[in-house]
Amino acid sequence: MSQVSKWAGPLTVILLVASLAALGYYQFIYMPIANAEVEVPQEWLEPPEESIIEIIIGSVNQDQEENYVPREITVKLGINNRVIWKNIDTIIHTVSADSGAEEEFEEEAGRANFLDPDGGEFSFTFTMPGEYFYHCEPHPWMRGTVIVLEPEA
Ligand SMILES: [Cu+2]
Repeated sequence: MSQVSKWAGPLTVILLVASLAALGYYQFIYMPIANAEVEVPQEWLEPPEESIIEIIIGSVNQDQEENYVPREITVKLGINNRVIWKNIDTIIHTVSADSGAEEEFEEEAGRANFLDPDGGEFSFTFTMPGEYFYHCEPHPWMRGTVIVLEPEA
């Protein structure tokens, strides 16, 4: 018996078992988790109302108390969880997620999402309850919070 044929049998079995394990993982573990993640109610994705936060004129002034208005906002999933930031100031600002925010918000509200002066917008539809903290990258004293509640809360 040659070396090759001696190992061919066991190797085939190992390969087969490994393939089945991979398939089983994909079908029964990976796919259910992947599917569960996208199972967000339609009204959470397209809520009937919008929540507006304005970045007001003079926000660059560190002594001015107000910049993101309102500074803290509470929204409900399926009602008004689409938040729109409007920059009505005359200079550029950002809406930048503090580190540690929910991954998706942190990605979307990246450091480079500059809101143009005189009406630039950024919007994000929250789909997870929680507290979200953000700031303005060039003006770190500008800080805001979005609180996202379950619809029945
Ligand atoms: Cu700013």
